[in-house]
Amino acid sequence: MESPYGPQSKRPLIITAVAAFAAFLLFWQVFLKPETLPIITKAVATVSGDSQVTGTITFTQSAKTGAVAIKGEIKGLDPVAKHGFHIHQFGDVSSCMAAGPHFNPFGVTHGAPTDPKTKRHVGDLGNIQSDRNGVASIEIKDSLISLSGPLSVVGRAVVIHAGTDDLGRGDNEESLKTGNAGGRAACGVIGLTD
Ligand SMILES: [Cu+2]
Ligand SMILES: [Zn+2]
Repeated sequence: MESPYGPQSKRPLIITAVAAFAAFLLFWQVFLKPETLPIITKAVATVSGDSQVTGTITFTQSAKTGAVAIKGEIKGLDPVAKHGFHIHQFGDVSSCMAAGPHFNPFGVTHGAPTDPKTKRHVGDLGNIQSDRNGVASIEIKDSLISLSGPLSVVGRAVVIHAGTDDLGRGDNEESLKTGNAGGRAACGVIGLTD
């Protein structure tokens, strides 16, 4: 004999529960779901200029930490030397001088990438080291620059200098502006990539 408490009698309850859950899902989707937009996480720059210096640099931002990994290879450099490596204000590379000064949204003095943001330009990425063939392998991680928001470097220019950046320790006025890094050997606009 079939019990009044058998599986069949539970059906209306299950239907109500499923309907309530579906209604909640619809409500969440329409009213509560946070808006998610794709976040920019990757950019690239190919550099060249009035010198033999050429190369490609990629920028990859970690979704977890926000740190940007900068990787690449630059060739044609003076061998076995340190070369200033910065993000400059503008993405105008009609000439490397057109890229303007170092990217400096906080209006502070020039420094080393390891200095606090009150003592370095956001664009101060220090030096890259060339080997005896004039090739520099870049592997930098920076926690200040970004690929989105007010500290975004996208649309700005990366500049490779002929000379060495003294990181603001040069004991003269220019050191606190440019690091006395000398001429601009190559530059390129930082643009979005996949
Ligand atoms: Cu520079
Ligand atoms: Zn600087």
